[in-house]
Amino acid sequence: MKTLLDRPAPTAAAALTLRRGAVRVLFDNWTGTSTVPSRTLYPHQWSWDSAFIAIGLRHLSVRRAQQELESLLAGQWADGRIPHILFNPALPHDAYFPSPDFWQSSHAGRAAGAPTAPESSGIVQPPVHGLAAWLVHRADAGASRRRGFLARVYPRLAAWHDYLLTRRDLGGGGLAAVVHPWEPGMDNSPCWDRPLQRVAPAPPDAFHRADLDHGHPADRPTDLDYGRYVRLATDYREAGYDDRATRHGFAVEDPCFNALLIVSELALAAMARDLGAAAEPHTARAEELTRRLVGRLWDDDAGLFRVRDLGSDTLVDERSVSGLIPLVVPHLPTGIVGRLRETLDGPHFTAPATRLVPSYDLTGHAFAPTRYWRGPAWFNTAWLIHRGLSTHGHHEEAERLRQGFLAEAGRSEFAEYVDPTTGAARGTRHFSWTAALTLDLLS
Ligand code: 9WN
Repeated sequence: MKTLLDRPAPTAAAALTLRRGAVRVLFDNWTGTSTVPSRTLYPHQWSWDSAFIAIGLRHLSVRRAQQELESLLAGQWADGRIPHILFNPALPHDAYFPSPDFWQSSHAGRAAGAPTAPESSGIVQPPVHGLAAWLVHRADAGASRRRGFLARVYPRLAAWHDYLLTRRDLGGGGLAAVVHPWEPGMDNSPCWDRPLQRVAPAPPDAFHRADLDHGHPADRPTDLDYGRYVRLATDYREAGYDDRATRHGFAVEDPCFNALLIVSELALAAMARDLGAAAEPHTARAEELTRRLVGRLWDDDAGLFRVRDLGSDTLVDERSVSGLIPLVVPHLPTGIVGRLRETLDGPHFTAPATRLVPSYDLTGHAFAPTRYWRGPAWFNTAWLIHRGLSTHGHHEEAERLRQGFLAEAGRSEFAEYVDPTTGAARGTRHFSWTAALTLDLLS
C-alpha cells in the first residue's frame, strides 16, 4: 500500500512554483534593512528568525543576507547579548506586545549596556547566528572577504557566546541557561510547565495581548502563560537585566539552545581560521560543551535529551523536539546518534499526516495538535533535524524529511506550523523562516 511517506519529490515545475512563492514571501516581508517574521503577528525583527532567514536569503542575495545579520548585530548590548526582538521605531507601540515601553531597554537596560537605539527586548533567543553567518560567508566567500563581512561579525558573535557561557552559566555546569520561556524560542512547550508553576502570574489586567488581534486563541499560548511571561520579564527588567542581580524565577538548560551554541561555536572556529586567527579556543569550547550537553542532559532510557530545570536541578520528564535537535552536533557519540534516530522513527515523533517532526511527544499527556509548541510541527526544527541527519550520513532519512518539508511548506502557503495529526496549516501564513528554509532546501 502506498503511504504518505512514498509521495514523490516535487517535479521541476512544482519546485519552480515553490521557489517563486518563497521568494515572494521574503520580498514582501523585507523592510529595507531586515525581514519581519510576519507582517501581522510579528512586525519587528526577531533574533533566531533573522538567522534562519539569512540562511535562505543567501541564495537570493548574499548582500541582503549579510545585511539581515548585521542589522540584528547592530542591536547587540555591551555585555554581549543579542536581544530577541529589535523594534521598528516607525510602528505604533500597540503593533506588538510587549512593546518597547514594556522592555525599556534604553533606560532599564543601560547598566547591562543596552544601546540607546534601537529599542529592544532584554531577553535572548537560540544562538543560530554563528552558523548562519558562516553559511552566508560561504555562499560567496570572495565577495564576503572584499566586504570584510567576517571581520565585522566575528568579534560580535564571539562576544555573544562569551555572554552566554559566563553570565548565563547559571547552573555552574558549563551550559547556557535560559531565563524566560521566550528565550528557547518554543514559548509554551510542556517542558516549561513544571518550572513555571513556581512563577506567580501577573494579573490579566496588567497587559493587553496584541497577538490575539492576528492569531487564533486556540493556536496561541493561554492568558495564564502570558501572565507568567509578563511576570518573569518584569522581574528581569526591574533588576536592570543583570543576570547576577536577578533572582530568576525560571532557569532551565535547553538541549536545542545549547546544541545550536555548539554548532555556532564550530562556525566561529571556521571563521577564525579564515581570518588567520586561532581556531583552537573555539574547537576546544565546542568539545567541552558537547561533553557537558551529554553529561547534563542526555537520557539514555528515553533516547533523547531532556531539559534540566535549575530550580530543582532535575531533568524534566517530557519529550520535546528540542531533545532531538542535538543531532545537529557533529561530534556526538555514535551510540547517541543511533538512539536519537530510533526515537525520531518511534511512536512519540512519527506524525501520521506529515513527514515533519511534532514539537512535542504525540503520546504525551500535554499533546495539543494545534497549540503552538505543544504539538504542532514547525519548519525550523525540521530543517535542523534534516541538517543533523545529513551531518551523520543518514542521507535517505534526510531526503525523506526534505521532501516532507517542501510538500508541507507549499501546501500550507508557508505556514508558521502545521497540525501533525491532519497536516492542516496553523498559525500565521507567509511566515519568513518557512519560506527562507524552503529556498535553502531547494538549492
Ligand atoms: C515571542 C517570531 C517568534 C519566534 C518564536 C515563536 C514566536 C514570539 C511570540 O514568534 O514567539 O518571541 O510572540 O509568540 O515562538 O520562536 O522566534 O517568529
